Amino acid sequence: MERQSPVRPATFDALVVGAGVSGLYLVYRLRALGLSTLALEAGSDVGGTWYWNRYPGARFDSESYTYGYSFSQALLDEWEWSEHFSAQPETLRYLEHVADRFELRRQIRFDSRVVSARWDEAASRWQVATADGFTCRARWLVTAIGALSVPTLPAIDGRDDFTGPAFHTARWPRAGFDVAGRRVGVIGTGATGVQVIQEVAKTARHLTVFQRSPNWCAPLHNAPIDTESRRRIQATQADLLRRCSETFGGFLHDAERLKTSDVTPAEREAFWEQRYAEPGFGIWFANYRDVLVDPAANRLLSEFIARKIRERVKDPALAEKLIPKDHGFGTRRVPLETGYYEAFNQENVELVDLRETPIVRITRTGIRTTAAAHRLDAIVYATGFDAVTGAFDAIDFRGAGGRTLREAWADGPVTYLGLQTPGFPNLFTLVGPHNVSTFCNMPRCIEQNVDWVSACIEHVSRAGATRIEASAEAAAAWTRHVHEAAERLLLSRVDSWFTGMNRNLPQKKRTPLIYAGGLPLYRTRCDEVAAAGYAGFVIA
Ligand code: NA7
Repeated sequence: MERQSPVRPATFDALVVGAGVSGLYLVYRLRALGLSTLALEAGSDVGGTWYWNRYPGARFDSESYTYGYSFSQALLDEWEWSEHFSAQPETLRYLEHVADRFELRRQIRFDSRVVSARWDEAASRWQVATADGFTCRARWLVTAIGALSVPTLPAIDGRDDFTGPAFHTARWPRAGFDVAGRRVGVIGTGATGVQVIQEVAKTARHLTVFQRSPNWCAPLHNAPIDTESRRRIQATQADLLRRCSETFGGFLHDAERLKTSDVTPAEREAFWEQRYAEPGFGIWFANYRDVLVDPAANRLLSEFIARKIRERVKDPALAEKLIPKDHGFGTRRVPLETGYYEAFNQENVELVDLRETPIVRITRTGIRTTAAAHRLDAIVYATGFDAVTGAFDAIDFRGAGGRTLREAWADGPVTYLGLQTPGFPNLFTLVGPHNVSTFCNMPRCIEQNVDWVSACIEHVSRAGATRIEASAEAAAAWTRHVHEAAERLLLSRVDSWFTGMNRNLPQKKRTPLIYAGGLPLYRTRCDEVAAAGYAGFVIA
């Protein structure tokens, strides 16, 4: 694939940080507005999440045909997904195709990790620097840095002592790494851990799963897209995307109107059996409308899923270890799986329950717990991310008066619509904290974000203005709304990246990082703000 390095003046109308799903579309949109635009991308090619996460088993939990961009009918018509839930290599090929088709690469500077961004009040511009010393300026600065782009390694003694290959799932070697015939240890059992475990179990000589907290997993039910399905999907593509735009999470699946108490136990059981047998997130998002808000309803659903786990895992004691006891179904991200529980029935797979026997240290040859020394050829860290705010913390943002973004968010993020922060004029944060994209079938929400930000920039430019900044009052009101929306859901009481918790980062405080009000409400709110001349913003 040909790569072109941009040769340009160092002053642009707009700078975009990141060339993943959101950065690519934003470059396309800003170019259409006639703005000179440069994207700065830390990776050596496009793709963001799908560029970095190359671990075996990485794939969509969204139906493939609801994940692609909708902005180009030609793109929709020409791209054919091979599976209902496509794997990472195919998704990366898709994003590379988008970059080629719309000639986006010439506006992207690769291997460019942004380290600082300073607002120059006199010039009404941002000054941005990358780790390799490149500097540039622009009126508009838009971050497209992803919600889960800063991997975190566990704070375990001896991590550097291990002499074999060891990597975080988000830093899986580009050249690949074959686990076949090796003794592999995986730490972490979140959505990533589940995907990698069920895949590695197929070929590893021995797989040791180090589990601190089990999660509630449900079947993905992936399948190849056959000719008949392909025809049907193509014929109904517009309807499918319209449906996604109307649902809470931007998925095909939306909550039932009934509550668990509106039906009999037998009806409930039949309904849950049906949902468990269907592909995708239906069991999480197309369930009775009280299961994610009412503890009693949630307990019933959790008991149903626990029964399924007991049916699938042969050893009853092992099954109990795999059933979460400290949180209910759907209150953390639900990992979707394909044979995850059955993997634990295999001879070559062993579960180490770290609640019973914690890790003491990592050694030259493996991992030692309080009970045993596990000899390993490779260690895989599926230990999650410094979610949502981590990628912002990694850049030294200085807004008006030299205030840092870290200071502004010291007690938790304060934003307006999850898109701007008072004191940081002309800086827009796609997929930032308190933005709907953080709790969504991401491209569906990303397209909304990008369209809205592009229209806003166009509006301000047309008005002959050079500066737009969220007011402190508007941001305070939005932040209150974000907290109230989260508090309605049981997930606000549980530790997870949704609530800002990462036990490897003790400095993190519990605070909602996501916006859990849903896509339709968010879009309406954004549209109202725009229609009122960008109410809540000060344009100068
Ligand atoms: P998650 O969901 O944050 O999961 C990280 C996992 O790693 C989780 O099981 C953690 O256990 C475990 N972990 C982290 N540190 C340790 C240590 N020190 N010891 C043992 N286990 C540890 O990240 P994922 O990558 O799986 O998923 C992130 C998102 O990517 C997901 O929501 C999807 O949207 C895609 P814990 O629960 O903290 O006990």
